[in-house]
Amino acid sequence: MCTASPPPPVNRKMKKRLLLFLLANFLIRGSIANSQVVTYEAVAAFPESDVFPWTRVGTFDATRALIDDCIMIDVDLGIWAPTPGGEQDFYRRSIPEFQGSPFFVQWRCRSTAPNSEIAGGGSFINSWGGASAYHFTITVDLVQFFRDSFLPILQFPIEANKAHTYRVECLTNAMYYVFIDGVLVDSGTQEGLFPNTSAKIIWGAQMWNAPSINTWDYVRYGVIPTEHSGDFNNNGTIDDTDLYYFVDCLLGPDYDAAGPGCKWADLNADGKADAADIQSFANAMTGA
Ligand SMILES: [Ca+2]
Ligand SMILES: [Ca+2]
Ligand SMILES: [Ca+2]
Repeated sequence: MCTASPPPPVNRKMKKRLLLFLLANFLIRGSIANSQVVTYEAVAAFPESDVFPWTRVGTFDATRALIDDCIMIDVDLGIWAPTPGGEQDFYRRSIPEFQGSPFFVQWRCRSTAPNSEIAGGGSFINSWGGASAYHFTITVDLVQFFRDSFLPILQFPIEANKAHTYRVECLTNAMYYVFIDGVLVDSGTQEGLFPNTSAKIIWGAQMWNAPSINTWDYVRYGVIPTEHSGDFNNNGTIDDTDLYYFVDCLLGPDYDAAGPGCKWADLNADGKADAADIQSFANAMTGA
């Protein structure tokens, strides 16, 4: 578990014990790449060397490290002067294959950037293509969401010094939804259906006027998994790949359990993914 996340409280110990049964019997892997869901989990490789490599862009002088299943990106002034500006480290991918699908992108990260960096520093993630844009700037205690120059810029306070989970859903009925820690913070009508043929995702960190350390636990995107299916990557089977994400829903922060990103893991459809779903998931995995 990434240290960017809060430590699990005592009441998760039982879940953890039950899950150890599953974990002991199946290979756990990090990132996945198939036609339905793609993830970068920061387990064993930098994004440009992952199983489905991202294109690295930026100034290539930021200090990076993989620590406890997270990628830490330390941006400062580097060789650049004067500010605003400095080190940049971004990862980019085109996603035309998701055109016409109910789509999600979800990430968990934290930044030490002071909120004055909301002007252009801290952590960034940006999904765009054609008329649609979803741009997030993340600082230590403030998040900015920008969607279009004709729409107001939204800002949301966040609890400082902890990782938060962010999620955007773009549905085929043209609605979009934005969640922070499982709570809906904005929704509306897409300007153009997203993803489209020119859709991209870019994420990473940069310095604007102040240095920061930006810690990313994961970036996941793709077709929204079917609710209560146990099948995170929508490939029709429930196996060790789904298990990795199932564990994350059950052991992750509490908001995950009842949040939109874990509806697929709620096998008994009682509104939350928890220990009561483990037996059904185990049965599905083992074909029992
Ligand atoms: Ca991770
Ligand atoms: Ca699956
Ligand atoms: Ca449940």
